[in-house]
Amino acid sequence: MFIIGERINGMFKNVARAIVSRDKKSIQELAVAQLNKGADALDVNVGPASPNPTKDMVWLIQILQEITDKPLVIDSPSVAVIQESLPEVKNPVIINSTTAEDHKLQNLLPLAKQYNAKIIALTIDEGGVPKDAESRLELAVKIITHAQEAGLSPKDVYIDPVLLPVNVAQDHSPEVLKALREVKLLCDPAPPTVVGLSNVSQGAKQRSLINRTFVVMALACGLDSAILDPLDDDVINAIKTAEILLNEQIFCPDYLSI
Ligand code: THG
Repeated sequence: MFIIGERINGMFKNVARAIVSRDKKSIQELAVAQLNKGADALDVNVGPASPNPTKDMVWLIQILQEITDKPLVIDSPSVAVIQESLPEVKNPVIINSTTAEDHKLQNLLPLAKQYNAKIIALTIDEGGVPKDAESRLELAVKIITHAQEAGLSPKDVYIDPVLLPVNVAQDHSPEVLKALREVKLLCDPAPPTVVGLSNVSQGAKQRSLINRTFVVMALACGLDSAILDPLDDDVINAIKTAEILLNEQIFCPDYLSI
């Protein structure tokens, strides 16, 4: 599985403080820690409280590129922030995210093409988060169609079926699993899939247990990638074990230490 580290996010109070005070060392340490634990890419999100999200995003991109060549995942709800940050990115880049809303597709798909970026697409439209798998798939079809019209391959469009907290939206999690399975039948080549794993346990007590149980089920449904906390050893070990049991990695007795 392609692991995207979630920790460089202003949603975490210590990260928000480090951004405000331009504490380069703690951000870089958090990045290195995630990479050492197996992150293949780093999500970069200035958080909801940033007074100047473009400036903060550009600073984060610059200091992260001092310490890694791994892909950066530019996570912002704002088209302007993404557009103004992309020229700063030298590493491989993933835009996070477009939705199926017309104005987002119109603006972000051409940017992905221009900057040779991959793009994550949430199955959300003007009507919000769909209730069931079928509506998620309808939005995935809309996204893929528009992406192809913009000159992108479905291989470069990660479909995110929008994972919600189980404590408030329990009926959504089986629909997300169903959408993960069925999105693979939409086209050939199929689009890769991604979820924001820690969403599922927000507000719950057993966060790590809920996260790792969901990710194992999602892997069995063909999940390709997740934004998650690579510093949670239990989640990483559950992923490694699931990959062994799905015959996607070669078993050896010490597979957890590899
Ligand atoms: N899809 C896509 N991108 C995403 C998400 C998604 N980006 C953001 C988010 N969801 C994934 N990242 C996180 C990061 C942190 C948490 C959840 C998801 C989290 N934070 C603690 C909380 O809210 O309880 C913060 C606690 C603290 O303040 O220390 O759980 O779904 N494409």
